[in-house]
Amino acid sequence: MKISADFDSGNIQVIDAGNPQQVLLAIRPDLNSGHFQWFHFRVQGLQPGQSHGFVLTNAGQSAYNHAWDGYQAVASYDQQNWFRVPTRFEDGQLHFHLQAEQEQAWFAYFEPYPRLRHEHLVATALAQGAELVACGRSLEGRDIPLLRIGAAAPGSRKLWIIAQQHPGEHMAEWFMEGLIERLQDPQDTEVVQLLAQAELYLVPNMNPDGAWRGHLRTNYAGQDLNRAWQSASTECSPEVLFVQQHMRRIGVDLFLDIHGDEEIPHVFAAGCEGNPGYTPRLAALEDEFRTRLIDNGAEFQKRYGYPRDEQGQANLTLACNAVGQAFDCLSLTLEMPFKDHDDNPQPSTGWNGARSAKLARDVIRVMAQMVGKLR
Ligand code: GEM
Ligand code: ZN
Repeated sequence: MKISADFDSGNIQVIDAGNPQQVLLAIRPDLNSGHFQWFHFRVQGLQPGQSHGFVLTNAGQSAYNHAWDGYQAVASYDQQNWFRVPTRFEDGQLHFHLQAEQEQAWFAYFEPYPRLRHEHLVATALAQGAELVACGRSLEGRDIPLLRIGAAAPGSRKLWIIAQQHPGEHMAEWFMEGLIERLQDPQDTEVVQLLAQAELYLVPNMNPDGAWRGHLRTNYAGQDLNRAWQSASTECSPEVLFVQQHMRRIGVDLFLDIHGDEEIPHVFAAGCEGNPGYTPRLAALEDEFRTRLIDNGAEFQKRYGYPRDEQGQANLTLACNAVGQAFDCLSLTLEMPFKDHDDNPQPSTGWNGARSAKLARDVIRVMAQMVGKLR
């Protein structure tokens, strides 16, 4: 049996592969940081018809070690169709097994969004009329395209959506793919209505180095980008610095920061209630955004989520809070689950790329409904 992870977003260490019914593995921490949770590896030499067992021996020390309860690993025979496999967390170790149907399979923490697919998404968007406003550079020199969809017109609203600051949260770029594809449908009346009043500034992947390296949380320097929004630097967080300079130049009337959450099995949004500049206007916009998503039938809910920040106690190093405070605008962190959206459980797949893309299409409808009241 051969186990490998030396590929895009790969992450595993082989401890002992001697017993195909109990292959001992460990997750590798992010470079220059102690965080780990994301895993992604390939297995060759499976025996079709046989059950093979895998053990992540260090799962109990992971960044969110309470998040393994109720979690199921994903597997695929073709890297296209991913399904959940029987998984249990026991004595600090994560056990999952596959009744093999083919000689090779891939396993991951969530359906990976491949870098090649990112490049195709960007190239297609540009070919279909998106503008490349600017191209940032990650610490390792990977492109970070800032796209604009919609004509830059005086008085139009500037809507910003960034994704995957946390590189292991691959659902974020699945969301961006769904968003960009819908925004570029010329027959879509809601999109036409939205783009008549707004232009969208999109960063499909904020952290290409971390994504490539199979990181959970940080960039090449070990920096959590979602804690860098008050101290971004060329040396540690050029990815954030790049976006901030263009936000200052262009302005922001709505901001969404797309993430995934390890623990909460629901789709939800965190707001800016703890910001010093939070107002009843912003509170009403946040609530309307959430309520409209639900009323429009999106896979979203507002019962579960992060604890609300106390007034004036927000952590302004987070993108959502920093941008909301700086631009006095509707600003939300949108969270999708690594597990499932338990309001509408899909046991065979759990939450996945397709549902992330569908949520983005629903978000476009809400933006079209609210674009005229953002200021
Ligand atoms: C989270 S955002 C945490 C927001 N918390 C509150 N109370 N608003 C992070 O960066 O830790 C986003 C994520 O990692 O998914
Ligand atoms: Zn995140």
